[in-house]
Amino acid sequence: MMTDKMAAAFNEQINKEFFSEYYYMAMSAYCESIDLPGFASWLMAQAQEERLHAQRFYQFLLDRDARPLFAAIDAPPAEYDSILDVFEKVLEHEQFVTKSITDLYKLAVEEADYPSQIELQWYITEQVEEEKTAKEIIQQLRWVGDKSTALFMLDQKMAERGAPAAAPAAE
Ligand code: OFO
Repeated sequence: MMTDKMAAAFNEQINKEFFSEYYYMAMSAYCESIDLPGFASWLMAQAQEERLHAQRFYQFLLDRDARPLFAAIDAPPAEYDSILDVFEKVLEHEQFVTKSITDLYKLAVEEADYPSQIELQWYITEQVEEEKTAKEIIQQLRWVGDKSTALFMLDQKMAERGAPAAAPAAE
């Protein structure tokens, strides 16, 4: 059993993970609109991964006899300035999520909630990877600049990312 304060903080995080799913789907739709299907597919896979993050928190709450609660999900922006703008926003958003997860971890330490600390370590590791990947893509887009052939090739490379295989679950 976790404290009500901890459960409320986890429920806020579930909402943020669902917002992330929405946000990346909106970015994916924008990429389709500017004829970058590879980037669109990469962002759709990212959106699916965010849903798995939400589901993992959902299951963790149930496993700890806490109740998942659902709040309204904010609408994400529909318009972006360019593909570089999209990935700068991906990085900014992941940095926001990292801060949110580390705040949750701080709370778990204050509450001496050891199972939550262990669970959150998976997310902290995941955030390192997500920020690193976003930075790498931004760098590649800066190298590409306005060269359309290079952008075409990068778009094809982005399409190689498959959908997440299965829900990452606490073992
Ligand atoms: Fe993109 O990260 Fe979820 O947690």
